[in-house]
Amino acid sequence: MEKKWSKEAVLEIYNKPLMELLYEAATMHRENHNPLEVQISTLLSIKTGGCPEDCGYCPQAARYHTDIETNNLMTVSQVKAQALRAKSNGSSRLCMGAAWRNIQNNEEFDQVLEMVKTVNDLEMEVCCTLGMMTEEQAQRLADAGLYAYNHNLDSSEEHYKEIISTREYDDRLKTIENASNAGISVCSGGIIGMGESDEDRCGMLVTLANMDPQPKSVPINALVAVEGTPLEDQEPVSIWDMARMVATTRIVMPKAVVRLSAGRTEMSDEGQALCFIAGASSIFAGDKLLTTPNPDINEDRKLFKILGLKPKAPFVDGDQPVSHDGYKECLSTSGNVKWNRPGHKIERNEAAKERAKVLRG
Ligand code: SAM
Ligand code: DTB
Ligand code: SF4
Repeated sequence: MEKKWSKEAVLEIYNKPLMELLYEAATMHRENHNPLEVQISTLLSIKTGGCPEDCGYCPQAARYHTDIETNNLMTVSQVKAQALRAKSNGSSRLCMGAAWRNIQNNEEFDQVLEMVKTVNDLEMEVCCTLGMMTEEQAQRLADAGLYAYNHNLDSSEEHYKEIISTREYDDRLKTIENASNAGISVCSGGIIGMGESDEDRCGMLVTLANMDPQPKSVPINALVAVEGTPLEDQEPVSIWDMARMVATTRIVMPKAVVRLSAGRTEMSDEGQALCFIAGASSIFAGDKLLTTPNPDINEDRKLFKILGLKPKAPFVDGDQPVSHDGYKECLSTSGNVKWNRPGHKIERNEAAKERAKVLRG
């Protein structure tokens, strides 16, 4: 069992003089990772827009008037072409995102399972972020060769309520638990710049750091304030806050891959360098995140050269999953997807609440 963290202890780290915090984080980083290696990951939006949720930051929520183009689920061959392109650009991980509230047991899920198998066969780490999922669905993804599942806590439990009303924090924790129980590497982090306090930022880190095991991957996003979303007028987050957040994440989760995620287009090269010193060990590359812009790959190459960084190979932190043909045999219509009934109020039983408490620590 890893060390238990309290909010006070994490806040104390977060509030250290910046020079002290950076030194401690850089030291922790060197003790646990090769500081010259940074994983390059590529995001691919396999199903864009039209999401029924109300996440206040998200351009893909159907209810907000953003100008993103809504698309149907990509085909397996489209995904394969994009994965090969990402690999040839130095990416060792492909994260496929769908604007879904939750996975449904239907043909689209079967298609995603084929995508997972196809990308795993290319010897890339395959990550998916498809919304909430049941234990059975997690197992089917694992059997298809899924390496990691991304499901962000986004903020503290308290601040979460200000940002999203269509689901609860416990739902997020349950999906993370389902991924972990299926042997899938957990990727979970959050966003800063959504009007949260330092306590909220540290509260989220406490929940993540007290998970057993801790997440293997923690994305730290700076809000991309998209016109048409409720958070469109948020002030951009300062680079000093970003470096503080990355450094604190590195110290409380020493083994995790800390991902310098959304928001890099607003950061200078020097600002990003500061985040690498603070312990960031991955970026998303390619000119698009899911729907919003990201720095050009040539700019990233130049920055890596200046800083002496090199891309990290896949599967350094875990074995490549084996794709079992049996993943197809599970009945796609079985499983009890309790979130998907229209007008159905989510029921949480006591056992689930207890599990969530344990996860939160
Ligand atoms: N629908 C799935 C879900 O919510 O888990 C997967 C896709 S969702 C777009 C993945 C993550 O992207 C969110 O949890 C959030 O942390 C991040 N994200 C979405 N919009 C963002 C924005 N405008 N700025 C920063 N991060 C954002
Ligand atoms: C994560 O934490 N950040 C990525 C990935 N996980 C899926 C997504 C960022 C999305 C930013 C907004 C957009 O491009 O739509
Ligand atoms: Fe939907 Fe995910 Fe966007 Fe929320 S973050 S609106 S669940 S796509």
